[in-house]
Amino acid sequence: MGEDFRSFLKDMEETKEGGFIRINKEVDTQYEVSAIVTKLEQARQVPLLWFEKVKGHTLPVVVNCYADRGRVARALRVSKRALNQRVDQAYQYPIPPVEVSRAPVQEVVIQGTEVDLQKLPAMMYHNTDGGFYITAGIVLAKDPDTGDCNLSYNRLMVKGKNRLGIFMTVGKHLNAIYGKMEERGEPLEVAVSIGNHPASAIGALAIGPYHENEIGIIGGLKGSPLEIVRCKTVDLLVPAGAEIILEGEIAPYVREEEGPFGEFTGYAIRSAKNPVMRVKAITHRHNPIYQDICGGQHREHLTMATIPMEANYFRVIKGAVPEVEAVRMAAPFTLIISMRKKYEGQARSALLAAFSADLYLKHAIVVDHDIDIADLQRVFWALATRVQASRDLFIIPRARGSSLDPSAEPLGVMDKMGIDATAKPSLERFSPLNTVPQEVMDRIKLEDYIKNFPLPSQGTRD
Ligand SMILES: Cc1cc2nc3c(=O)[nH]c(=O)nc-3n(C[C@H](O)[C@H](O)[C@H](O)COP(=O)(O)O)c2cc1C
Ligand SMILES: [Mn+2]
Repeated sequence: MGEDFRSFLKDMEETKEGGFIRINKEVDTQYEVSAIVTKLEQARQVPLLWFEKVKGHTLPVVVNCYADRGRVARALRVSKRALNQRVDQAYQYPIPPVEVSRAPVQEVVIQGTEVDLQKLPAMMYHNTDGGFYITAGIVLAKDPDTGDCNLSYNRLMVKGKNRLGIFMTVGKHLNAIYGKMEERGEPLEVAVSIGNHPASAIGALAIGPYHENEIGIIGGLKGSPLEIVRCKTVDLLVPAGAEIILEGEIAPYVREEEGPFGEFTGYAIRSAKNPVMRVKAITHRHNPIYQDICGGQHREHLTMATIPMEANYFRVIKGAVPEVEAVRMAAPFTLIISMRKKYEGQARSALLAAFSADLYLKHAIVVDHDIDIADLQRVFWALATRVQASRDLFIIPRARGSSLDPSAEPLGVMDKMGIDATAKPSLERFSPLNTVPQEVMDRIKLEDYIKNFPLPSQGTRD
């Protein structure tokens, strides 16, 4: 077996990249895991957590696998700095999967009336959550016209022994595939892969045109083909090295209450009528490890989602404006772009390209290359000193966005805003910056002027 979830966990336990902690004290799936993740984040820690004892369950739970960029980078065998480039390469050079006939994930096969989702340690994270959720499942589904397989993460609400409520954003690919099957009046077969190597997670979240091949991007990230195996009860091929696979189908035209659910925006999404997956089989490895991604506004969701998003924005914007230098998701639905502007109007071209790259984008800001976009104070300084709103801001009214934005209309209709915060007409012809001559800066040594230098450190804010 090539690189899979277990070899990743072993590697992390050995290297402790970003932190790795085994917890023996029993935890409850209701609120306790999310309390521990939340408290650690308050202390600015995102270690991989392995809960050995989970109340009422036999499976151990791991969380925070993709919460740290260094951890994801190590799993992909690149440095943290080279991570974006690696993802970009995988988008450019996907490697097709290979089918295998025997797979660890099918060591145990449970079918029919034996299926019991309640044996999985699904979680309840917040006081507002309407039920127990499976969050670390990659949903695989086939386009009925092309036969291509699409991958995405979708929250799944446990609704009894063999039923799951599923949320599919309107405008994203899984929803489009389900729509095609509804038009035919037929159920959509799906499989859910739980316990995945970071290459699978980042590849599954690849964003791009409808035909973008997520499974090939996983291979590109790994540097070798992903091994896939045929499901037992549905016509789909799934990662052979996953921990657990749920096989089933989503009936057309059936809608039931799903939610509320505390989302990554930090808000609880109200319950709504959403489709339902009926689970026909569960296959798993011997002694499966259950993976969870803590629901709500936590590092793991933000880290794993922004890595492929930023790589996609970068490649799409670069196609339109080669002068783009860097991009960064600064907040939900918010992108900052830096560029080396050569010609007037280019910042707007970059913004237009960004809005075409992903429907989730709501606010985008372009700054000059002298601004470090990781430093939001500098970005705000550019907004304060290089922008005139009537000239530099545009609004695209009532476009499609994410329905998870609580200020949007229910199905995600929203205004989009682009801000050109570059100096006009150019940085060179803009007001000069006030700087002390470099020669003097080099010559002056503070210890020659101030006794007891360096001074004891002081707070940076007044
Ligand atoms: C942890 C996690 C959970 C997610 N849950 C959902 C979800 O419930 N529904 C949804 O539409 N997208 C969800 N997403 C986002 C999609 O997985 C993502 O936009 C994906 O690229 C969509 O792929 P597609 O366009 O191929 O369908 C989630 C992302 C992450 C990282
Ligand atoms: Mn897709």
